[in-house]
Amino acid sequence: MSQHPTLKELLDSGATVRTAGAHDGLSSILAREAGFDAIWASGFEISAAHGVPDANIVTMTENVTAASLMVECSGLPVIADCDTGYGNAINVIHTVRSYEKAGVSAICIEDNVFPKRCSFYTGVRRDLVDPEEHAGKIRACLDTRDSSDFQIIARTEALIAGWGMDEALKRGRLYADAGADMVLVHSKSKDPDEVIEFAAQWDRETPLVCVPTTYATTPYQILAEAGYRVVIFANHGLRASIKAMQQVFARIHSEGHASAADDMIVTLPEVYELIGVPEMKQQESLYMPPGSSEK
Ligand code: SPV
Ligand code: MG
Repeated sequence: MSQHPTLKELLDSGATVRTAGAHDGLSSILAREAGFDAIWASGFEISAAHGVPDANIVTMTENVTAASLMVECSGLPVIADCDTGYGNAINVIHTVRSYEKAGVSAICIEDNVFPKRCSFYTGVRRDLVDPEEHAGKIRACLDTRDSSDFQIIARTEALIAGWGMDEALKRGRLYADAGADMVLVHSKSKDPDEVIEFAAQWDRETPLVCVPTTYATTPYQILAEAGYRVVIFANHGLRASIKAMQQVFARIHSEGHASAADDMIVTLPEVYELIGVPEMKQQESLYMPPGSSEK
């Protein structure tokens, strides 16, 4: 696992870090197998996998557990979506300790009020915390972390809340000046104009992060050229799995036998391969008494 570069090494290489959203160990393995550089432990995905809205219903402990599975299973740097940091600056101190201990490479804290609502839910009144308060939370993160390898990403929801480019830039600059290692600017625009304009006006050294969910036709290269150093494809694995399971369950239900879905599913040995059953068999022969593994 140690052959994978760390998040800092990736950033230092000058490349733009291609990051895929995941919600558990297996989805993080699949993102790694597809060639992604890093994993986004997505609040949206983890919430959906728990069957609840992305609205701070899943607890921090559950989210840390999910993120640490991704660390263990993928071996890639994991950037954990920590929503608002689970409260104020005092709560954030505990958040940093928990995530750093879990081996996560970065956490992202957004300037929504607690409890947050997913950036894309419609008909939701959007308040943001005072930017000075958010900057204080970022400073609390920096003062708490053990190592500067554990990166702090400050995220502004100013564009999502409809508060405009000037407010987004003001907040981004304040968070960068507070010492954030990266600034994530989120947008729900259908085209990339907003994030491209934000990057064009960005006058700090602090690297930028974006999440092209609504401006989904924009290639990663365009965002990299605009100046984004981390691009997060936030929820596609989860959405793919929903569609696949809907289709397979419907096929088996309507046909009445499991083989009707054979062309839609992987084989059992393919599952074994992904989750390390061959390694387990080697370990059995190395460490277990003769005769305890199957003949
Ligand atoms: C997430 O994946 O939970 C995110 C990104 O925060 S988004 O859902 O686009 O807000
Ligand atoms: Mg989120």
